[in-house]
Amino acid sequence: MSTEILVPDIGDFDSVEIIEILVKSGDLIKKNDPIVTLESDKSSVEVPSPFEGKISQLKVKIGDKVSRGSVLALIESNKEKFENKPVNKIETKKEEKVPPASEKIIKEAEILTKEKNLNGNRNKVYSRPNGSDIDPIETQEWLDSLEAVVKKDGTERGHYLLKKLINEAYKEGSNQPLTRITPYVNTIPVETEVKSPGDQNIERRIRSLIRWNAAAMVVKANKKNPELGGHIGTFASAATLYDVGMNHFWRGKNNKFGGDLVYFQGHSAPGMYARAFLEGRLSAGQLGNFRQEVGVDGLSSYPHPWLMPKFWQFPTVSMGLGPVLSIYQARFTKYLINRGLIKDENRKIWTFLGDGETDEPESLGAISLASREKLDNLIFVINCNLQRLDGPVRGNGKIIQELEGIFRGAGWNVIKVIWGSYWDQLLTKDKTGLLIKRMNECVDGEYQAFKANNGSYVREKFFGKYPELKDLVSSMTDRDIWKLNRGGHDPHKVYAAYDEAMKTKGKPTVILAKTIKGYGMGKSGESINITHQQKKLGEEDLLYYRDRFDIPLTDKQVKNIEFYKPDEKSDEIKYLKERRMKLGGNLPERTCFAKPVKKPSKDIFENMLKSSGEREMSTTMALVRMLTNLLRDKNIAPKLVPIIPDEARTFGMEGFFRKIGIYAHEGQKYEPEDSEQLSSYREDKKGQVLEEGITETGAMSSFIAAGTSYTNHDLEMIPVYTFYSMFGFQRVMDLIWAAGDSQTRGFLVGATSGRTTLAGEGLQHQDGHSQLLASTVPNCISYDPTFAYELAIIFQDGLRRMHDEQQNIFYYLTTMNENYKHPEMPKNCEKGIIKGMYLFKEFNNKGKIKVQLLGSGTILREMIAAGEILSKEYNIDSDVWSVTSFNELRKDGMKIERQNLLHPDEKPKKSYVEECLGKRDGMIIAASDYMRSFADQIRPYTSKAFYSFGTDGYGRSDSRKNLRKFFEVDKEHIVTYTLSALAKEQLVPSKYAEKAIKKYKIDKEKPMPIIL
Ligand SMILES: Cc1ncc(C[n+]2csc(CCOP(=O)(O)OP(=O)(O)O)c2C)c(N)n1
Ligand SMILES: [Mg+2]
Repeated sequence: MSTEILVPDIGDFDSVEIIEILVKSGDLIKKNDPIVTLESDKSSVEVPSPFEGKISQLKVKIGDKVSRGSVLALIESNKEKFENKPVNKIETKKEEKVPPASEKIIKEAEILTKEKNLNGNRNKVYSRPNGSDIDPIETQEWLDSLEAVVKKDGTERGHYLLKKLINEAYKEGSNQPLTRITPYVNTIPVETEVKSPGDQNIERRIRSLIRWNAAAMVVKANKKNPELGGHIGTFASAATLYDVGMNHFWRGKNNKFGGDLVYFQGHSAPGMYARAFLEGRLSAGQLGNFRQEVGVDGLSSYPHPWLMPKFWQFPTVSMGLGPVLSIYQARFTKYLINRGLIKDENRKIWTFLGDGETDEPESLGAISLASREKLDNLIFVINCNLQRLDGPVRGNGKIIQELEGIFRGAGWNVIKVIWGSYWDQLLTKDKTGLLIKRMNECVDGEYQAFKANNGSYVREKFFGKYPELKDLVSSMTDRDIWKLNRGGHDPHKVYAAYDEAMKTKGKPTVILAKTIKGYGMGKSGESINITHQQKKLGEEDLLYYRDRFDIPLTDKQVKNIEFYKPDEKSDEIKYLKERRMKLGGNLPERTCFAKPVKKPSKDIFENMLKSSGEREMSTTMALVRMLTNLLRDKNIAPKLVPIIPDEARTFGMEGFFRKIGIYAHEGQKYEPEDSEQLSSYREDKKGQVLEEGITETGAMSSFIAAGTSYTNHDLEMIPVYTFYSMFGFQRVMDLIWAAGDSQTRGFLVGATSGRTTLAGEGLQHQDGHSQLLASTVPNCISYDPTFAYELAIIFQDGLRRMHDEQQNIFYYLTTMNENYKHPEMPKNCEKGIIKGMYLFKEFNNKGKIKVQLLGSGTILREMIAAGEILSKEYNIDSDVWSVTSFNELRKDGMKIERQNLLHPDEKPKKSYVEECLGKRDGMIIAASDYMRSFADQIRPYTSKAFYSFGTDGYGRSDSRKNLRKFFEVDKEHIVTYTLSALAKEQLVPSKYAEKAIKKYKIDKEKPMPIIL
């Protein structure tokens, strides 16, 4: 039976053009195979077939305009007729009647509320506002009851009753929110702590050696050269937190398991090097060259994959980036699992950060995503040593309590590890509740001071406040009191917390571990405000440190700041290596076993190389079309990761929603409002688009996760992150820098770019400098193409370099929203497009005078128009060059210049700019929609007179024409300035320029836009 394939609801659009026909008569097609591509003036979408069958007749041709209901083709199909409804359409419920029983309850409640309000119950004061106890006996009765319930029926029951009570209090009119903060004690009760199976003596000895070597490496470097810097105090506080992970939890990558991913706190790097030294992965020579990376085999200051590509995986030292990157890494891991691209192996992502670091908005800004997406593969460990660089993190408060509230409020599992095992007994012995009271009331400034002093100080200032507490410790010596340890330094407590975090399902976990900054450093650093900067320990301090951790070095060896590594056959080394072997391999370690993505077939790009005829489109649309084509390539399609921060419709990408779906870990639980439409907002557990919402930081983090998937998941992916160009580099430059360090591969697309091209949006939207910012990132390759074919050639070359050749680079492409016609690709310009410029057009049939017009982005079109005016009206010839990348031209120029300077006796080589322009006559006039310095970059590489024009200054709203006039990059200004420049060289009379100024109504007195 022959059935018609109709155009479904295409949203707002009416009478849209068919730009591609993807089937022919006789083709056998499956349901959802694309039939045609439609293109409106801002987006293109494929129309899928609603049935399976054989196309018997096509009813349309390219260029036809269609609307909803137009017949596209006839199909021989036995299948049910397509109803334009989603398969899993949720039946809309008929309005239900309220059952009589419910109605009764509602009525009663209404009466009760009225009565309450009449009686004035709401104003009744139940307790003193300062929270003090108005009836301690009654309080005690409640507490006793609770204790009895817990004893008899357990904590769950106790908790249930409390919840009931709180709900009841709400009903009675209380509006006090339920607190999300628990008392200042460990979350895991002693009775349920899982014990570490490790040999504590050996582990302590190993830890001590790591501590020593980590500190020695910093001191040694600074003795050699005090400029080098480094940190001792941070790792000293975190050693146990890392050690327990390394010995018992973190699994390495091998051929059977993908490996856990650990984001190490940046400035604790010496500790990781020190362990790798004991493991035999780094040599004493390398440790001796800590922070010396020029010309020697040294070690990076911080985790930098770019500098130590076989060691570090994640750049974390710019604070806040580690946390946000790891959240999106955990999310991307689930994305790959849900899309069926990797196995679910229960891999975990561990993130270490400082308590001071949580002040960075990036650290906490994405935590709700982690709980919303149920990222139980994510574990944060916050090293709460109560100090940051200058002083305490929350001297007058308690950072652990503050963070507990924030994380629990965001839906995380929170595990506080505050007190070490030595406190357990005291807590059990204290029947008065005063110990917890005292723990709760002390602020971090006091806790810091306790550890900067000694046992007798703690007895006096902490326990001394209440006689009962003083009694509690009366049998303890000052030394015993000093031994009362913090949770983060107790391997048992840390083990128990990690164990619980590993078992937690359905939510991410944060471990808040209390530690001491500069632990073990004694007077030279322990818990004192200057600890963070401490990098030069004197002889006495070093001897103290050695004794404190029982390092078997002689005084002389200590004075020489020698590293210590026990014999390979020693228990320590054997234990350490065995643990890592059991856990599957080394950490950190950066490897890649990904198969390269196969090249897309050439014809995928072919239609982009042709003229668009009379049809106008923007380069943003051309990009979307190209991506749509790439989604038809079976090798590339599953690898593409389109990332959008809530702007798909602006860029005309909404066609992707239906076609490849929006990733949603729980699928779509609702019928979208626009389910009838072709571009319906379709969420799917297997969805491919990362629709991030309004977070460029999050989107950039996803870009990095996807672009480094080749090393972290051994799977090459191709992220294409499209954003408003102004909200890219300017907004998230630090993350882009981290992308470079991480060796991310992918495409950043600054869409709707240009200072005068995004006409109406004004000052904060109009970007005239992102290309310059891109030029500052060494492995970022950037282009500002004008025509669809340029974009296609650049994109294709990007895929080749990043995937065929495995180059660790990423791309920044600016695309525009200005619609115009695109010509066919001129012959033999591919190489030029990639190198940064090629000859687009010559106006050379007229006069003797010639100029070289260089244009980039949409301003190339102004240049072409200017060339035409110069030729027609003034008999001035010109060569018009399309400059696809001033940035790439500059790189080449620098390289050649340096080469020539280093080889003064050789024939100088020519820069590419010179190769292009050297033999051509005339001065250079260059312009773009960016600041003048963008084009100025190539000025040193030519000896010709050079004039550049650009959009320096703040953007503002107006039409494109008016803006280009304002910034003086329109064809009229180009013509005028060219005439004036030629007059200066006495090539034309100056009256030409004067006349042009009048003709084009150019206001000579108008100040430069840069000062407006
Ligand atoms: C974005 C950023 N700003 C500032 C710094 C400089 N800095 C390095 S460590 C540090 C203090 C860190 O304190 P905290 O996070 O508590 O870590 P701790 O060393 O105490 O473990 C600062 C300000 C940085 N690395 N990154
Ligand atoms: Mg700190």
